[in-house]
Amino acid sequence: MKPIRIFIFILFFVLTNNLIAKEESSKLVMPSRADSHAPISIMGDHIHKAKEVMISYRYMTMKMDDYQSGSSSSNYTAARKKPLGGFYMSVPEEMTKNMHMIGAMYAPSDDITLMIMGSYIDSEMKIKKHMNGAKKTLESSGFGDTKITALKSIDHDNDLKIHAALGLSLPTGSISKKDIMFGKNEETLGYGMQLGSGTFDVLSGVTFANLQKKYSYGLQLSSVLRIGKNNKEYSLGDIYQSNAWFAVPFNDSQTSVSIGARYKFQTKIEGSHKDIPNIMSFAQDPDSSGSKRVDFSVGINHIFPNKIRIALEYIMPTYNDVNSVQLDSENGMVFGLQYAY
Ligand SMILES: [Cu+2]
Repeated sequence: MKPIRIFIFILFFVLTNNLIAKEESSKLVMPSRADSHAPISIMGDHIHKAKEVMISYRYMTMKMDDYQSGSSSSNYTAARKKPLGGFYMSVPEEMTKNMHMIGAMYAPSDDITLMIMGSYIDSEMKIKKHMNGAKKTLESSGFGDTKITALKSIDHDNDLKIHAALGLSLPTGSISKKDIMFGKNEETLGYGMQLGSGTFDVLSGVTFANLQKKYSYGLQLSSVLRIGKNNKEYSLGDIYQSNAWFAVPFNDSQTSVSIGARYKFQTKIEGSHKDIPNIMSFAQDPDSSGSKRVDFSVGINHIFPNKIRIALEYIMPTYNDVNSVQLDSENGMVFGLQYAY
């Protein structure tokens, strides 16, 4: 099913479900409004009250297709050229990445919320050997890195909420994923097909959210900084990100729709994977990493009377400025379920 169809389906489901649930929901005291959480792709956007626990599941799917070089679209011929001259043996054609994320939040006090998140990643990349036109689909799957974060409330009155985040990403995801390419033996896959960073990463951020009666908005600034190099002698680029969103609640504030904008700057990979002696395509080339991008999104959040939250966000990459040549991002989707008690 196409993401946009899933989106329409869930919107329809939520709206019809609420006509039914409306009578009973008006008798209950609702814990919060749907837009007290940011669009679902944003992590660590809210904190909890003392002793509250939240379990969450997110599913993210994205696809990359066609070529991008700098800030303009590129082509197959350019995708074969090495930055310092010569040609790669093969060319990536498309890539899909599906990620399942399980998270838990717990607040030991009103001031501090602890958060842990693990993931399972499933990636696929289609490549073509230029010489004879042979095609191959490379696969990698397994657990990703594990992120542990503490959120500290800075200001938390009824409408304005500010909190800071500090965390650590543990290198639980493999960086030695291999698959058979066009030779007889397995070879180490490119950087985007590896499941983790291989390094301990410092996560930090600050989130502002303002809830007005008829709308809400928020801003989150965050970064991922790698500590040193991993045991394969490289480190992924650091990430600096800003997320802004605007949401409008309706349906007794139990449903909200949002628009969002994300700016993400990631620096180039430093060093190179020691198990990639010959770079066969730009997917294995550290020079083809790092970008500045802007994504826009539309989302929906909904709280059921039993405190289960459901959310969907449809993400539209709009501007992308990449180093060297890379695959270009298509529209993606994040679906989430959250349950607090
Ligand atoms: Cu939570």
